Amino acid sequence: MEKTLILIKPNAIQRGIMGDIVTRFERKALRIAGMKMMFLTDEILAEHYAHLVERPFYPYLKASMQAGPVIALCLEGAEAVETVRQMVGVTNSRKALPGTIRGDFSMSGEQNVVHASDSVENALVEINRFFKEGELFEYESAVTRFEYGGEETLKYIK
Ligand code: FUP
Repeated sequence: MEKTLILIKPNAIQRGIMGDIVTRFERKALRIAGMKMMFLTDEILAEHYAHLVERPFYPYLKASMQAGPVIALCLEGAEAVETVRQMVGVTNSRKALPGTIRGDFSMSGEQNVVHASDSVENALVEINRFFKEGELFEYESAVTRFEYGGEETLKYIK
């Protein structure tokens, strides 16, 4: 099934809302395939935000991402990348719709609580960046047949 990468940012951990964020994904019936706490080195951060390293705000972004540990989550589900991006909302949390994670939990464009992969292609690269072999888990969910219909099961799961 499709996988995507989430980072729960240091600001969310400091604010004590990581549980609320994980709960949203659990309630949505996304399966947690991997979860780990880590500090981001200069190298991994520059790689992750390669499209932004030359931007004037990068030093602020870097400082905010290294203010504490992050939690990396690998989530799995049918069309997980697009679904999770919709759940997260647009980059500037003030513009993010109510009901989205950024829209509900943040007032900031920088301290916007989570990162989520923006394409299936990038998700594969990002998952490999943050998870090593043996850190992702295949396990059967007892309730999958109540989470997806028969046709969806054939298309996305089997
Ligand atoms: P997103 O995919 O929504 O996380 O957005 P980007 O990859 O464009 O940006 C990554 C992070 O850079 C954002 F989460 C916050 C930070 N950022 C700023 O601080 N200012 C900006 O103008 C744009 C992005």
